[in-house]
Amino acid sequence: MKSGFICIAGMPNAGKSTLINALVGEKVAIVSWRPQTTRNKILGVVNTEDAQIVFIDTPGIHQARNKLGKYMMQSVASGLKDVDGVIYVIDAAKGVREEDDGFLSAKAGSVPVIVALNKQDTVTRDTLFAVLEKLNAYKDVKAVVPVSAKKGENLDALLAEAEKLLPEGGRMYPDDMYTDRTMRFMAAEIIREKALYLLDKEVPYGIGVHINKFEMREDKPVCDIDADVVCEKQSHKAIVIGRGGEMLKKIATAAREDLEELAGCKVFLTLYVRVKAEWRDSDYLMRELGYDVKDLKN
Ligand SMILES: Nc1nc2c(ncn2[C@@H]2O[C@H](COP(=O)(O)OP(=O)(O)OP(=O)(O)O)[C@@H](O)[C@H]2O)c(=O)[nH]1
Ligand SMILES: [Mg+2]
Repeated sequence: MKSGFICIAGMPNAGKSTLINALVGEKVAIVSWRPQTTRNKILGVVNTEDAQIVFIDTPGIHQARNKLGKYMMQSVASGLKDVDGVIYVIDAAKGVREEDDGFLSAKAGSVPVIVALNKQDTVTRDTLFAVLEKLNAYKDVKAVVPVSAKKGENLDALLAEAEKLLPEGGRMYPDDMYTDRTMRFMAAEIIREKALYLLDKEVPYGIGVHINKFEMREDKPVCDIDADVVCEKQSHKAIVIGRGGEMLKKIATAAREDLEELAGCKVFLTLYVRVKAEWRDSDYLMRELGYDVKDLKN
């Protein structure tokens, strides 16, 4: 029996969260076409016949421009600490960028690194081979596996390479536990995911979600969820609510569908929009929104 931790890292939008969801077979992390979707590190546990692999999804590596960005980069650093290996995700259509080169050159010597060359479904064979050839130059990289996280292509090969990096050991998490995150966390993330899809320009990046209430009714299979959708400016609040409340209704309707799957029953969802100026630069307000700034410093 083998078991251990594998961190999934890479640039924003490379497909890390799509990959962890595909590997685990459950939605542990939200996904969107916008960069910087993931803000926390999130565990996803995969049990095979002879191994337990604990994957750690992390935010995309970028230059932080505010405290939230800093927190995100601390999450990456903390996710990379003491792991048995790293799956570094590269978007095949983007190729090996300067930041990828920086990571691979600096890290591949000190921790075993496998590259997942993702989104193979979006490029021609020639493009794929050209990127593979480039990656060949990194002698410390243990393996390069072309995959499509979205289509579920070649994930077995990636899993097999990850398993090779694990030490002998028993299961660390019970079989039925596939993430370390709570239902409340996931509920907040689902609402944020819909906001990311439906809102435009800079508004979605300043959205945070706080769950005020997540309660199963005792008398029937119904879950009541109340949440604050937090934004940074009054002008953003008007956009999040929309004309006649239409935008907020759209976000709620989209979220409710996923929330019902999460809760396993009917969901009554109430959303409130609140303005918290500059929350992405306030330790206090970030903590209120569930970003555990203090925890990461240890
Ligand atoms: N065509 C295609 N699209 C993909 C694939 N994997 C991910 N995507 C898309 O790429 C976008 C980004 O996916 P995410 O999984 O959110 O990327 P991420 O690396 O977690 O991004 P951050 O959390 O922002 O760092 C989404 O629109 C996904 O649907 C793939 O294999 N093929
Ligand atoms: Mg992500």
